[in-house]
Amino acid sequence: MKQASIPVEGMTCAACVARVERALKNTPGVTGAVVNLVTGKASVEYDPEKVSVEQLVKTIRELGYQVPTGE
Ligand code: 9UX
Repeated sequence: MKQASIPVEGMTCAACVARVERALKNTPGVTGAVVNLVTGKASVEYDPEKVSVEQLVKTIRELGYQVPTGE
């Protein structure tokens, strides 16, 4: 398993955090996800053979949050 720390912008309440965590955890290949509202970071544990960081970023963006380019 690999670990990624993905910066997420645009989360303003605890329900945002729950939305992002839920979407990440529901992504095949993701084995764990913790999102911190204060730091704006999503810590994701994933199987790199099943899912890529690019895919995780896409999932977060599709929810309506921003991930700075380059991540
Ligand atoms: Mo809270 Mo976030 O009311 O998308 S859920 S702002």
